[in-house]
Amino acid sequence: MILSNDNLSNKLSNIIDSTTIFDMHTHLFPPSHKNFFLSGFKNLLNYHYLIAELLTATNIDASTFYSYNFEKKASLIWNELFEKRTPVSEACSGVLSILKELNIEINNKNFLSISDEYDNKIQSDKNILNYSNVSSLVMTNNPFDLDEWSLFKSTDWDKKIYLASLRLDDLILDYEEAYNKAKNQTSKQEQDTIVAYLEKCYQQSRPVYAAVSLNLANFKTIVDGSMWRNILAWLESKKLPLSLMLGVKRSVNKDFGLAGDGIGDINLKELSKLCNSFPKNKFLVTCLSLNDQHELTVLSRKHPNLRIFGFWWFMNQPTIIKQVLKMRIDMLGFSFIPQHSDARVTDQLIYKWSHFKKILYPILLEYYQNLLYKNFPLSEEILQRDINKLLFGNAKNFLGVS
Ligand code: RAT
Ligand code: ZN
Repeated sequence: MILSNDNLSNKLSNIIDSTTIFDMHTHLFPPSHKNFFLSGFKNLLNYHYLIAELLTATNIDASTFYSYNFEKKASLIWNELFEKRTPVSEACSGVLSILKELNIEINNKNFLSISDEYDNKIQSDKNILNYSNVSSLVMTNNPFDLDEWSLFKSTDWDKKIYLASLRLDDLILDYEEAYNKAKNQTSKQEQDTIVAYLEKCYQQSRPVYAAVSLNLANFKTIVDGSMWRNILAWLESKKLPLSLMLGVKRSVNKDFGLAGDGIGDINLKELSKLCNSFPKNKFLVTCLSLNDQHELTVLSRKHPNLRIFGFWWFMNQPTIIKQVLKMRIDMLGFSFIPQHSDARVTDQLIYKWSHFKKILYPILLEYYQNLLYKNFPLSEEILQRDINKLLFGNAKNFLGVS
């Protein structure tokens, strides 16, 4: 059925709401991986985005904060950011969105009663996946963290929902240690220890991509180093993309711990060289700085082996998303992966995706209205085809996931 201006907005909103999501980058684990699975109100508040906000908006000193137990940290964040201040930042607003979605009123309630009510409502990861309409997601799995990697020794979790990825930052951050771990896990006869270990990890976990976060200082090792050339050859043989998360500077404030990372430099001319030098490798790319977004979009129009994904971390702000999402559509049509959640606490899937859809809807509506104005025959099928691509198809196609 051909759509008109009268029914377009309703149809679009229904399709966006009902289409299931494939979330291609998270830090989530299945509930059975007990020490790593995070859920619940207190975990939501102990999020490093909120910790950084607390430590910079108040006079609370980082070491004092980190000396508190988990519950005290959460209640302090609630008190300082939600009671003493107005919670307008994106990270704060996310917590309120989840509370609203769960019909939890906060007026006249203290931290503990909100927390109890919350934890009674969220019973399992399935609950959260239902609320957020996420059907499957990619974890971040570090093959050099053997405790975390033990996930792949157990079978009591759903591999169709939780897909694996190989996070290779340790090869950049502490090569010696990563090498020694790989050596201990592989047989002495192997020619190339790292690749042999990655192959072993591949067999155990069946990852859908490998990933590494980089900045200007260490990007060169990827292009010039022989180890990375071997890794790229191995990835090509496995048809696995390499996900490049570009422009991070770790520990700009060491005292803040995980909350202390910031933005570093990156030179996207080097990325273009990489795409040319390894034309048979596929690269998923996301950039942390707003400054790089236009050039990255142009590169994605020039290199078929490069696919942009998501609004990473400091880019995940409504004002920035609105602007950059439109720029991407103007230049790339719908041939990019518009979002990933980066969720660390399972419950965050609810707000990360509802916030994104709230931005996506009016932007798409404007493009479609324009098409109708120009007499382009829009149908429900076309809308569904497009939303499928944006919410799962583009990512699954690039990764070769069915
Ligand atoms: O967004 C985040 O939670 C960051 O801390 C990082 O984990 C980032 O997404 C990454 O994957 O390095
Ligand atoms: Zn991440």
